[in-house]
Amino acid sequence: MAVTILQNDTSQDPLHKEKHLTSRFIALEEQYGAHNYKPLDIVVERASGVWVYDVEGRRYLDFLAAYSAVNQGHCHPRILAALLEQAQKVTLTSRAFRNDQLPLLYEELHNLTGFEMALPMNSGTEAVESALKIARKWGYTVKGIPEGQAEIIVCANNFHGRTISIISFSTEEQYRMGFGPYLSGFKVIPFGDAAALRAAITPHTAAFLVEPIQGEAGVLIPPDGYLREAAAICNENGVLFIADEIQSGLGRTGKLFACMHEGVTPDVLIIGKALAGGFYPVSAVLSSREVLGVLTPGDHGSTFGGNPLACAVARASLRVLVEENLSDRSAELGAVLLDRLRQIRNQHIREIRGRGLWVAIELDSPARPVCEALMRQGLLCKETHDNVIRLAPPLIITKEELLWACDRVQSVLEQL
Ligand code: IF1
Repeated sequence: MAVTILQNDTSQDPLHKEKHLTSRFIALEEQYGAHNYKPLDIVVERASGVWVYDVEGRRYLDFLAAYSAVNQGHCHPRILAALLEQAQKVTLTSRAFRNDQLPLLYEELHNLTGFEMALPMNSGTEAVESALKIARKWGYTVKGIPEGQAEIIVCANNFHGRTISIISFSTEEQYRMGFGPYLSGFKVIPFGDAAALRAAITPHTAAFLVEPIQGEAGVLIPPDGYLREAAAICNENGVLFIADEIQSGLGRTGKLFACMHEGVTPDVLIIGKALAGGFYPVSAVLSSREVLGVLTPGDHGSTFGGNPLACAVARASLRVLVEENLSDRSAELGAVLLDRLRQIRNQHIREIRGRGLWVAIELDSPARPVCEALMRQGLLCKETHDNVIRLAPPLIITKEELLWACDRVQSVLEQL
């Protein structure tokens, strides 16, 4: 009988009337979707601020923030309002025509960061790809590297995306395996080792690409002074210092950009994720006129890059970051988080490290079961590699919420 009613009711998705919604959604996803992820078995239906709700109405605190894409919190009302307002006006012009949002985003990025110019893209990966192209062209046209010989230096255990050129210089076997042939022109050096950078530079080196803090590698913070020294070495040798701040930037580490902890201004800065508060993929390459000026019409582009909807959302996202002082919040609450976590005593904890509201708990045992146990306690976070739990809540989290979450982490870790 119930089945008949469901079949006749076309106004509602029948899935929402069944029991065990979670397993039904998971079964569909497994059947019809590519298996390129192994997500935790929570099916999210809605979210607001730091809270996420699953299809069965359970509530969780988000301790991942979509890998820093929702630094401003889920569905931030001011960003939502900007999205809705712009969506009713015009969403896409393509770059064949100009729009009235892109120039304002450019100006606001300049005012906020001091960089002379910006190139808008969509995903973080695309922005990294763009930066690599720009660095090569700068190498040939400004530095005078012989055509076809530009080299770019990168760090071991990097994560910059998953296109063929980017995985060509990944040191993670799984990211490369089965996807060759690879692109040449990259040199890998250890992360955090300025002497290795100096030794790797040749007259053909166009750029050094680095994450100021390595996220995927496990929130690895380089030795003090590394970024400053690396930037100085690049400067001495006419090599572009390119910082990938797609994850570390826009408040996550307690400053607007992680490079600022060492007073470093990179030659090229790549941003994404929180640039659009989780509403939309928006990324950008920021640099000087000398560097971004190498691009001439037709050299590079994207149908969606710089579209008015993206720009309106990005402008609102930046405004929220600044007006809600999210970098300072991250610094203050990050200290609380580290301090509280370091009070947890368990023999399986190898190290707890972090900067701002970006913390890793490194275990000597698998992290996945811990993340699953935390999920059952109402806390969402994700392991990286086998044994690191990565914590990165939205920066709007309150101290009370943060401490509530720490209590959950403590109770789960103490049962390990
Ligand atoms: C996934 C990791 C985090 C990034 C840096 C570029 C990109 C990323 C420094 C590409 C993306 C994401 C991708 C996401 C998981 C996540 C991740 F574990 F894979 F490395 F956050 F730590 N540079 N990082 O962190 O940006 O094209 O994705 O917008 O599922 O792959 P994108």
